[in-house]
Amino acid sequence: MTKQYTPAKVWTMDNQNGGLWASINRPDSGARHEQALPKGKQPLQLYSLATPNGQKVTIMLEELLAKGVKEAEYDAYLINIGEGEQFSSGFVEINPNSKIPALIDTSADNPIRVFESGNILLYLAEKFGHLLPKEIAAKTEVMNWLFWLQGSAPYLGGGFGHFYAYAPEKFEYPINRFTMETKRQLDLLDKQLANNEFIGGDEYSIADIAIWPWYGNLALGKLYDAAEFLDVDSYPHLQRWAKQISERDAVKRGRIVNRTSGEEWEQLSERHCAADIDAVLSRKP
Ligand SMILES: N[C@@H](CCC(=O)N[C@@H](CS)C(=O)NCC(=O)O)C(=O)O
Repeated sequence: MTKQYTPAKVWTMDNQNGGLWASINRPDSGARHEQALPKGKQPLQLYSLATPNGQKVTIMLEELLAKGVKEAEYDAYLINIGEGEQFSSGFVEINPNSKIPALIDTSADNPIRVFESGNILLYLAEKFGHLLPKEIAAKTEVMNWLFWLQGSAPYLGGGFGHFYAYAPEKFEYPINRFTMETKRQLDLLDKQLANNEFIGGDEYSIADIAIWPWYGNLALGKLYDAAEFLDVDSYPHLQRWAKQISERDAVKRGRIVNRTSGEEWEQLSERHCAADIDAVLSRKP
């Protein structure tokens, strides 16, 4: 057991808690400094970072472009959340919640701001008529899983990932609790994928695009360095799906946008046209 903790009568912020995000996290919202966002020429302006939540949107945009939807062209600007860029006045105007990803659709008469990654996927799917079935039962099944992801990934990221990879010490209680939940989620996906090619059924959809960056990357050992600890190889159907999705061209393209870590051939801090991605991927040995 770690040393006994008795909560104070009224909580106050402890600047010294030492976690990776300690210098960024504060108990208030809103802009912390004045700074406008950069703007490019494409119809869609994305402000993001290649975390799993960020990858959802760039994969979606690359899937749309692969289908020939030219109106899905986008400028993707890097928001360095470790440096607090999500708290600029410009970013807060488009997402008052100060979290990436955030999008502006400048093709509308009045630009439309879109935040929350799940909502961005839905917005793009509806706007362009792709990757979301039209028939009510199939569409609802995809939405079931999209909402599932938005509600479940915080247990993986904010719960398991935070305590396993980022907290200043390894605390047994939260690691046990969130590992139990994460493995339950992996088992759930494995069972769903045992009988379905894709998460929502027979069709690749925004449910796969939402879930793969989290649970696909985790299954492939690319998240939190936790493959062995979680025994990810014991979920064969999830493994099959994770590999299948990772081989899609749009996934290979989208996952490197706004990425600033990893191999040289998978880092593209800003994207303004297809050639930007081609140039980086061509460096792959
Ligand atoms: N529910 C949000 C979550 C977004 C989110 O948590 N973004 C993280 C990076 S993955 C972030 O911007 N964190 C910065 C911060 O917390 O200050 C979504 O799906 O868009």
